[in-house]
Amino acid sequence: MKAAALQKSPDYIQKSTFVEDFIYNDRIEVFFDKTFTISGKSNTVRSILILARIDTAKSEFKIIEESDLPSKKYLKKQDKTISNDADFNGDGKKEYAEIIAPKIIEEEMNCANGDCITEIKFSDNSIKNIEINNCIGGMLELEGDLNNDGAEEIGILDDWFTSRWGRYIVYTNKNSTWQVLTTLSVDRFTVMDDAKLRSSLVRKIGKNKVEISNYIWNDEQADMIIKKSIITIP
Ligand SMILES: [Ca+2]
Ligand SMILES: [Ca+2]
Repeated sequence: MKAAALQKSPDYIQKSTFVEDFIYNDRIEVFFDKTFTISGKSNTVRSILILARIDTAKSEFKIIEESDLPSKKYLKKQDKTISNDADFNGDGKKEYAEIIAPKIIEEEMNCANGDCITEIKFSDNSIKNIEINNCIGGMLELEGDLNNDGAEEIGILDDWFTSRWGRYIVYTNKNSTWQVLTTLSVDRFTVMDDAKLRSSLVRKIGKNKVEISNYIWNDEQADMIIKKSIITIP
């Protein structure tokens, strides 16, 4: 039976219960449980509502995605979890990086250890791991030496249970500590599928100057579009 047909049935009841929400600069993700009751039998599915900020000044939002979870689109690409060799700490020796993803419980959209923390681990054990919160794996990208300090920067396209909206985070190693150089908002599915696009998200254009590509919601096109900007990095 189709949902529409079910809804006409007199003993069909649907209830939504708020679970939690995450507020980002460009969007709000609201998680809720939908409980369907038909002839006394109940079934609950976790759902998501994504509201994109369409006007930063007026803080107007618009629903751009509504779906039952989990989305099957995530984790579709398992490559790029080990990087090619690069010198991430600037000691003149090359090492590689590897993604250590948390164990996930798919039905609950949660991680076995509670917090969903992904780590980037280096083959040179003297380099600290990078920890990324609210992340269940992803793809690594080498950025080269963006700020001319002799150490190469590393980026990760984060993976999550839901949503096209993802983060591309670039880290830099300063005095043996990892710092976020920039965090971009990206169309995760498009970027995951396109290596060329991934490598063009952050582009060195001069000494300590990089061009970054953020995805923003465009109301006219009813889609996400790329907005390029130039930032100065330390
Ligand atoms: Ca090294
Ligand atoms: Ca560097």
